[in-house]
Formats: sequence, C-alpha cells, structure tokens
Amino acid sequence: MTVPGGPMIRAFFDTATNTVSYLVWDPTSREGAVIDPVLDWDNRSGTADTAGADAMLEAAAAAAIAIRWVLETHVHADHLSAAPYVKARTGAVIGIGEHICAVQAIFRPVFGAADVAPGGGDFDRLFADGESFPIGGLTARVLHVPGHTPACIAYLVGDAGDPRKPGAAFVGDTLFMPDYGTARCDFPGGDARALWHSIRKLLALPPETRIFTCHDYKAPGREEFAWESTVAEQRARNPHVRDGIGEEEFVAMREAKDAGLSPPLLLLPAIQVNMRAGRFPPAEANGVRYMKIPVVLRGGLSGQSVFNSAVDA
Ligand SMILES: N[C@@H](CCC(=O)N[C@@H](CS)C(=O)NCC(=O)O)C(=O)O
Ligand SMILES: [Fe+2]
Repeated sequence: MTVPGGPMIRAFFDTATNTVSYLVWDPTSREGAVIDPVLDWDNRSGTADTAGADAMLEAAAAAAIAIRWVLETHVHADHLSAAPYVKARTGAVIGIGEHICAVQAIFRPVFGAADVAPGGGDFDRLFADGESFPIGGLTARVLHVPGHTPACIAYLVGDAGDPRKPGAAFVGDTLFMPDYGTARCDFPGGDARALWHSIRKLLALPPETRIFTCHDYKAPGREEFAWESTVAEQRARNPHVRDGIGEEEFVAMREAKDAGLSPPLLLLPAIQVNMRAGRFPPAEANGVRYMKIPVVLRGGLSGQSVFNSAVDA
C-alpha cells in the first residue's frame, strides 16, 4: 500500500487476539517503524513465542527496511507486546505516550510490581501531545487520544504529520472500522467522555486521512477482517460517532455497552507485561518468571482469613 510522497504501510493481523500491527516505512531512506507488535502467548502453558514478530522482521529484512522505532499506541490489555524482542533484534527505540505513568500508577500496586521504573523509564521515549519525530524522511506527529486508557496516543505519519494534508493515522484503540464502532472505556483509568473528545480530534483531520485501527472483530454481515478506513467513511457511517451523534448520546451508549463486556482473555498477563514495556516480571529466587493473578474473594470467601495469608492459615 502506498501514497505518493507518503509512507509505505504493511499490516499484520494476529488472529489469536484480533490485533493489527503495522510496518511503516519511508521508501526513500528505507527507514521504518513497527507499530503495536504482538508477542504470541499461550495462556494455557505460559509459553511466549515470536512467530508474529518474526513475520514482521522478515518482511522488513526482505524489503531492506531498517527499523528505527517500535511504537506503542497504548498499554494493551488483550495481548502481550513484542516491543523488547523487536528492539533486541533491530536496535529500535521503544516509544509510548507520556501519560504511561498514569497507567503504571494504577497497575503497579495491583501487581506489586516494585521493579517498574519510575517516570516511565522502562520505555526509551515518551511522546507528548503534538510532538513530532522522524521516521527516515517521514514525519510522525503524536496526538494524545485518551479514553480507552489515559495514555493512548495516535501516530499521524507522512503527510498527516502536516495537519493541512491527508496521510495515515494509526489510531490505536479509539475508532474501529466504520461498520463496528469504537473501543471500550471500562478499564481502570478509562473514560467514555474523554474518548468522545479524542475521537472528535481524529475526525477533524482531513476527510481523506487514512485511518488504521489496532483491532478488528468483524461486524455483522462482514466476512473478512479489515483495518483501513478514512475520516470521511468514519464520519458518514460509524454507528457510535458518525456525524449527528452527540457527546451525551455517545457516552450513554458506550457506558451501557461496556457494562456488558467481559474482561479480555489475556487482561492480567497483558497488563503486567506491557506496563513494563513488554518485559516479563522479574525471575523469582528459583530463576523462573511468573505471571501474577491478583485474587479477588467474593461471597462466602470474603473475610475467610484462611484464604488471605499463609500465616493466618
Ligand atoms: N474478546 C476479546 C475482547 C478484547 C477487547 O476487550 N478489546 C478491546 C480493545 S483492547 C475493545 O475495545 N473491544 C471492543 C469490543 O469488544 O467491542 C478478548 O478476550 O481479547
Ligand atoms: Fe486496547
């Protein structure tokens, strides 16, 4: 896929988690970025693998693309990030939004993750709203788009780096395809009203701007997975945010819908790894790394001290 004068873009779809990762590059300098790479995770056996990330690295190598950046749109709650693996293989810099610290402040105590570096220091680069950076000869501009999480950002690459011209917007979990809707806002720190304002910022981009989403779950009547749309298509027919739908209507719809959603299958492993920029929790004294599951006691179990600590038992 190409736009004259703009970025080259190749999408990689992870069927296990419905996640879309992107390889974005400048055809002139052949420098590029990987956006939201997925680490394969078998939750039944606790096994991580690199097949998905390797496919991206092989595609980059075959096209002689030097990967300079691993760009996260947010701390994903449904899959593990392959960012450290891509960094180890390429020397790329791992970037995320500067409000990552707010996400870590929520989840560090939940997982007793004392090793999380202060000030977002597990990541190499923290992007502020409005900041620009180069991908080879392309310009990427960062938009803070909170709502799904407090730290979500979108990357506007190529001509989209210039707000007067259309280009490619990697919008993470904000808008999904125009026949599906928007991302959920019920994770800790999520906020439907904030998502509304973030989406309005995205929909104020030029109508031809290409929108690349981070997930696709298909939609009733659609057989194929899809991830690319335009601002114009979103404004014409997104069932949650098309033109004519107001803020209050959106917030009521989003909150009602979220009340019926289950936590993502990989929520707990994903958050504890991704808030560490894709690092696994540190090894214990026996040299083994473990994922943690914070235990919640309900019903007759609450107040039963036998379940609260080994000492009580
Ligand atoms: N069934 C999926 C759900 C994943 C999920 O909750 N995805 C988030 C983005 S991280 C979302 O916004 N989903 C919208 C929806 O399911 O309608 C899973 O278990 O992984
Ligand atoms: Fe997400």
